[in-house]
Amino acid sequence: EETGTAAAGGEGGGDELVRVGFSQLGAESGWRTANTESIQASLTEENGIDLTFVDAQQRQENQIRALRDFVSQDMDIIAFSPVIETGWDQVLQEIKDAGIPVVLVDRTVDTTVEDPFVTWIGSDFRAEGVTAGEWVAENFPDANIFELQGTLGSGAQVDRQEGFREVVGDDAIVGEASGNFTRAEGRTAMEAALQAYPDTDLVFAHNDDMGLGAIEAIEAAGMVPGEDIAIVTVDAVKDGMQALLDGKFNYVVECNPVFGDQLAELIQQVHAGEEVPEQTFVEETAFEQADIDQAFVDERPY
Ligand code: GZL
Repeated sequence: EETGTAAAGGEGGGDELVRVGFSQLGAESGWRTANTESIQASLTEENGIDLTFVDAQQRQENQIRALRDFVSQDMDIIAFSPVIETGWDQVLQEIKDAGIPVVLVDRTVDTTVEDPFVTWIGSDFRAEGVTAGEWVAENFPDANIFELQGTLGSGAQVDRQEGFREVVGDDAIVGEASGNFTRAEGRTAMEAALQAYPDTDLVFAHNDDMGLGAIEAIEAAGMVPGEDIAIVTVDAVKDGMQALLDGKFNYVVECNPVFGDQLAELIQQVHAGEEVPEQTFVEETAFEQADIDQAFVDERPY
């Protein structure tokens, strides 16, 4: 747990820093690490923010505890990336009753609370799933697909799966299992899949880290990833882009974690009571092997 500190009131009675409590869901993937770095690099005193940052190790109860602590610390703004979509009604109502604005980051919530947050910034997960599905439909139209799902019930898993299957059709999916967005659990799930679904031609992994775990399982089984079994992933972190360049991934949809500066701006606008968009989608693209070279991979910011 890291906590931001700041001289109360700044130098010589200057502008007060905006006190922000941020509950990050974990440190499960390269994407999350880059996202945390971007947030901590932007939510700074120079940008007028006193950040209290708490990591939940991918456990919802830790996030709920952190959110309650932020209420008792009377934060000016509460921001968080919800590990799964549901289970937030009570704590969101407590935050609302305390009159503290919520800025939702990255993942999404499914709640009955009226107007639970002021604004959300993140990726269009459904569009990412559609983009992956369109490439598979174009390049592997008859593939037997194993879907390596992210954390079950997370907005990223639900929406990527929905977008992907809308394009490829449910019948193309021979099996599914969650690797919880981590490399280790992705490897374990893929090892089991190779036993249970030996006719698998292609893996759609909801993030690079699980795809990298799948590479390890496929190679351990004496097969060639990217050839015997194609792999399509989402994120485009450096390790994923290296796997694409090495021919072990076949297509990588980008999910951009570097939006700390946009988040800092939104927080200042919310604190100032300015109008802000309900949603801000971060810019992102997708990559095939032919699109990149080693210099491009080396220059990747995350
Ligand atoms: C997506 C983010 C996902 C990433 C994973 O915005 O929530 O969580 O795709 C991360 O790498 O674990």
